[in-house]
Formats: sequence, C-alpha cells, structure tokens
Amino acid sequence: MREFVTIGEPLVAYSAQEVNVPLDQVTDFSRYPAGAELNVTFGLTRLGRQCTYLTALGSDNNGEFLQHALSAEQIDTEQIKVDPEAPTGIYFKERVTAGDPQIEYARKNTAASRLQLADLGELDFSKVKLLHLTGIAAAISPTMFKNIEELILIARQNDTLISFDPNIRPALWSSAEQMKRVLNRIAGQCDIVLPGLGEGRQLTGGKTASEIADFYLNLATPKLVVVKNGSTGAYAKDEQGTVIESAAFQVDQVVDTVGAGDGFAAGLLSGILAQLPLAESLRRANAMGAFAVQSEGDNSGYPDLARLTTFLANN
Ligand code: KDG
Repeated sequence: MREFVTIGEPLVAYSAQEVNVPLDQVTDFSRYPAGAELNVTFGLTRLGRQCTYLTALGSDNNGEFLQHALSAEQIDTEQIKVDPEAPTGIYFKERVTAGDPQIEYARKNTAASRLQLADLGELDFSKVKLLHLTGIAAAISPTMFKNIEELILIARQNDTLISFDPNIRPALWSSAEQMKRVLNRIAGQCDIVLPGLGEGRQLTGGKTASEIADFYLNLATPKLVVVKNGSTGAYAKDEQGTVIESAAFQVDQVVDTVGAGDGFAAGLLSGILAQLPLAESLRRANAMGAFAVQSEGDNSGYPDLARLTTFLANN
C-alpha cells in the first residue's frame, strides 16, 4: 500500500441545483463523488501524495461512478471490494446562500458498512507513513468500527502515524453519549486529532480551543491537536506545549461549506507528509479550506499543488 491510507464510506452526493429550496422540493440535482475520507484522499492526491483507499462499493451505477472518480484521480483502488449484495451509499444536499446546507443520507446496510478488513486480503503497511481515520467510518456500523480498531493496531505495529478527524454526524449515532465515548476512545489512540471548535466543545466539555487541545493531549497517544474554526482559522498545540494559531483566508463568495474540513485536513496532512514546519502545514490547510468553500461539490474546489503554491505565494 502507498504512503497514505484511509478507510471509510465513499458516497455519491446529489447536490441541489435550485438555491435555498428545501430538499423535498428540489427536482434538479448534480452528482459528485463525496464522503469525508474520499475528500481527504482526493485533496492529498491533488497535492502530489500517494494514496490508498480501503472501502467497499455496491455493484450499482453509484459504485461505478465512484470507481471512475477514484481512478480518474489516480488513487490506488486495489483494496476496494465490490459487494454485489449491498448498495453504494448516497446523500442529498441542499444549496443555500448562508450557513450549512441540510443533508439527507441513504446509507443503511451499504456495501461499505458490511466491509470486513479480512475481505481485503493482506494489508502491507511497510510503506505506509500515515493512516487517517474519521468518526464517520466509526459510526456507520459495528463492522466498520472493528476495522478501525484493527487498523489502529496494525498501524501501531508498523510505527505508522495515525490522524483522526472526529467528524461528528449525530444522525449516525444512537445517542450523544455513545458518540462522545466512542470518538474520544479512538482519539486517545491517535497521534494527531483534528476536531472542529464546536465538535471539540461537544466531545470534551472544554470551551476554548486551548482547553480542547489540552483534553486530547492529556490522553495516552495524541501528540498534536489542531482545532479548526471555519472562517476564523485554526489553533494547534503539540505535546511540548507549543501553540501556533493560523488565520483563515478571506474568500469573496462562499458557495458550499461541506468538504472544507476535509480540505483543511488534506492540506495539513500533505504538509506533515512533506515534513514541512507546522506553521506552513497550517497555512496549506487554511488555503485548502478556502478553495473548498468556493465550489459546489464536496471536493471539486480542491486545487493541485501548483495552484495551491501560487495562492500561498500571493496571499
Ligand atoms: O465532510 C464532508 C462529508 O460530510 C461529506 O462528503 C459527506 O461523508 C459525508 C458524511 O458522512 O457526511
């Protein structure tokens, strides 16, 4: 497998073309590849990193659509199982001019939710530098949760760094208590934790970015916590107590906020893989977030490395 590995559920996003119309009245949708882990993988690949994505797709037109999209981005799809017995997950997304859009999932008993790590054969972690996990994958099924626990063990045995974005999705959990307990347990086993400010407040009870960072840095494994705060920027603190705050870039028009956090993660992790100083990785992360919010698809705004470099040089 390649230097970056993730596991999760790719979704086909059906994105409303009518603006500020509730989903039940929308008739015109465009189709995009989506899913938090897929978004991060797309972002990293565009920035020149080598990525492997572990998942399962149904043998349906949505699955084919995602296979084409992953192959078009040159992502390693060797470890993608096709499950003829289960559908590919999809979701519908509103188009709004202010705030976050409403979304609705159709992702119960999907191919990805049934995937077992053993279905993918031997996973060779010898060249893997970074394993990225999210709380969405942890939530979709007990089977996928077990995959995450197994991958954490494999990564630990291979000295692979692990990053974790809690990506709170209350609709996928049976209770807020369960969500909090499970996500914090995973976070405690990962090296890099990337909560949003609102997510961090819900998960830790801390109010400020500094309190949230300290909560995770006091657990067994985390060495770096980066608290994302949307249009404001990000707060990072490492195990030595070094704090770096990095401001967000201003954008003229926000088209869609979904996928901005994953773009941020891709920017940050690309810098970490390239062994850039943390302050530079955070600038990359904020820049990716700024690109992301200016386009409709969850990942369609992510730039390639040349565009990102030009943007950073000019801003
Ligand atoms: O972070 C963006 C994701 O929310 C989006 O692509 C869809 O994975 C998705 C989800 O579960 O919400």
